[in-house]
Amino acid sequence: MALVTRGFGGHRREPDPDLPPGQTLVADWPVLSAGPTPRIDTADWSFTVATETGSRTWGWDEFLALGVEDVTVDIHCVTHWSKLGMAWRGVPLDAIFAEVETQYDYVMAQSFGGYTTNVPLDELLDGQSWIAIEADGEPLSPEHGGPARLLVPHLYFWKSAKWIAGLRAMPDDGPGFWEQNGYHLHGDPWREERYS
Ligand SMILES: Nc1nc2c(c(=O)[nH]1)N[C@H]1C(S)=C(S)[C@@H](COP(=O)(O)O)O[C@H]1N2
Ligand SMILES: [Mo]
Repeated sequence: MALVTRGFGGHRREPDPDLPPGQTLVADWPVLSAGPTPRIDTADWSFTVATETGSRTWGWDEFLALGVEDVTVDIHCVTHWSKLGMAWRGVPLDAIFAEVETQYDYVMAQSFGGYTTNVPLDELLDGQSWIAIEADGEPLSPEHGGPARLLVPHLYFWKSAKWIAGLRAMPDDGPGFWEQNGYHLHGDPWREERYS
């Protein structure tokens, strides 16, 4: 991956205040997938939220009708690369949980292909996460999780589940795929919650 120097190089280099500890900027966008890339047509895509009271499923068009918004956010991978100021488009989780009631405090994000990752529900709301469908003005490529992925930029990027299929509400926290394999249960890059 190509490293980037911001601003004029060569002089005294201040630490970038937007870069969490131990992170390095990259110019390109690395692909990190634990398994094969699924190819999912939007016609075959659906999104299901399961809670203690039942479940709700949206198809592609009705899901987007919940409302998309454009956001500019930074992403930080636990393997030490970051990208700052990426343009994304997606449906905020606030729009989904305006339609779904739960008393539970955690969710497991579930992907086509079986990948899972856990996030506290209150960290997905109040403008903190999206089901993203575009990045940098282009539909998400299959390698980057298209047609839709979770985007939780304030946590390490493994929490941003690619090929998202839905969310399952949980009363208690519990590990997803990488969390069962040594990654931190929470994953805050500013506190370097990398491994457990
Ligand atoms: N479904 C799924 N989502 C996933 C992964 C994966 O293997 N499968 N990898 C995670 C990890 S470890 C990272 S760093 C990011 C990488 O996203 P990218 O390939 O778009 O850079 O996706 C996350 N989401
Ligand atoms: Mo990662």
